[in-house]
Amino acid sequence: VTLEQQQQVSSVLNDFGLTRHGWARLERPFSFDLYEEWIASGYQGEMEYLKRHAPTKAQPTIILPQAKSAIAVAFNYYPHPRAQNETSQNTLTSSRVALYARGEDYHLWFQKILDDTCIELQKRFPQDVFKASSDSAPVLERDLAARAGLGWIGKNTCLIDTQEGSLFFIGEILTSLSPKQVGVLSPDRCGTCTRCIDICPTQALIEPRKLDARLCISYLNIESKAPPPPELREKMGDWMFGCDLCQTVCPWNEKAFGKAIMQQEINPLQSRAKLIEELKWILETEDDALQMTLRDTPLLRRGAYGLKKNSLIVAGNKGLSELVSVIEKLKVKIEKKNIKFRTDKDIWLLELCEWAILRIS
Ligand code: B12
Ligand code: SF4
Ligand code: SF4
Repeated sequence: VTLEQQQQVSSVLNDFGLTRHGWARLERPFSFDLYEEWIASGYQGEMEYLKRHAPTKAQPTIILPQAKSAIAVAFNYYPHPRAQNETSQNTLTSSRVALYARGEDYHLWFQKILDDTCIELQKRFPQDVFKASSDSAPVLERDLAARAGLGWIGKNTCLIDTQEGSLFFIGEILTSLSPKQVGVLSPDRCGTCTRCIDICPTQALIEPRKLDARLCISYLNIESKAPPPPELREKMGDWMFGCDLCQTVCPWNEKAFGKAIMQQEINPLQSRAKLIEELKWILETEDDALQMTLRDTPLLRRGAYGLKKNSLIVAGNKGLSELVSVIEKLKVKIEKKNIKFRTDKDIWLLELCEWAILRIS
């Protein structure tokens, strides 16, 4: 396409609020060797799909054979664009939840913005094809966005922008358009800083830009089904869903959002009474009802089970003795099930109930 046509695409994206975007050619990702090495080391843990997706990640045209390039998009999630009302029921307000998850699920609303943008682009370029995704297709998104010029990969492995920090989602539109101009890699601006590596409670950042996902709190309380080994459980502290520490400590987020605000996120003021009330609600509510209330939030990645699992870990780590009777009730409820019908999740929850009670006492 001509530069003028590229401008036209840009203005469509801007109209949809996608002002931070850049182009990259659909070639083998810059860091694909690193990715393969990472998988070979087993750092992905239970996320087997990362291994399965490797061939497509190496050659993204498998997703869309006509595609020649990708338009990578960065979209801030802080402050959250679809925040849940503090008083609304369908969210968690007292537990510690990662910033990206404090609102409606981006897999729904961000994907919709990207899809609507594609519909408009299709009207302007009827001979071409456009396909959008964010987190949902086998694309190495950080690499792609870095090549599109949207930031550099920090030592915490996140993509960072000098003005906007790193608290943003990445999305991409694969297209058959072949751009005249593509992004350029940004220089590394981490310098001698090691704050993210130092703050990580589980030492998951084993080297700059290398994360052992099996140790990352965000993996342990979002992705992984099985409960973490007890020595890791204790290090997860009060994180109910995800973890932001290696980002809220980053000077580039302090610059973008204010130092005091980021520090508040590192050490939030929490009401013990409200936390207890919320964990009690999670542990006592039937799975279906819990799932109904929290639908359309990202908190249900592992369903009601995931939230119960995380609540037991938080209750144990915070020493919430007021919850012992609630935990005991949950234990009895699971034990009442005929042993033949007990699922892995039942067995895991039983073990966690025992662990939590012991840790509290
Ligand atoms: C699996 C996954 C996870 C795993 C593993 C994360 C990890 N660091 O590996 C877990 C569950 C732990 C996780 C956690 C989080 N995730 Co996540 N995750 C993904 C997912 C689905 C795949 C990432 C992956 O393949 N990891 C394997 C490693 C090896 O690859 P990588 O992280 O992409 O790293 C590459 C680059 O670092 C690159 N690289 C290294 N040096 C250099 C140098 C240059 C010059 C270049 C070009 C590249 C490069 O090499 C690596 C291998 O290719 C992506 C979506 C996607 N499809 O890409 C989202 C994604 C990376 N996650 C995202 C988010 C928001 C998070 C959390 C902040 C959520 C939270 N608050 O709890 C945390 C952050 C933790 C952290 N420090 O990374 C965003 C990141 C946005 C950003 N600004 O970077 C993504 C892109 C989702 C999205 N569409 O927005 N995540
Ligand atoms: S998200 Fe939390 S646990 Fe994971 S690497 Fe960052 S600080 Fe460590
Ligand atoms: S905390 Fe420091 S080392 Fe880590 S990503 Fe930010 S600037 Fe880089």
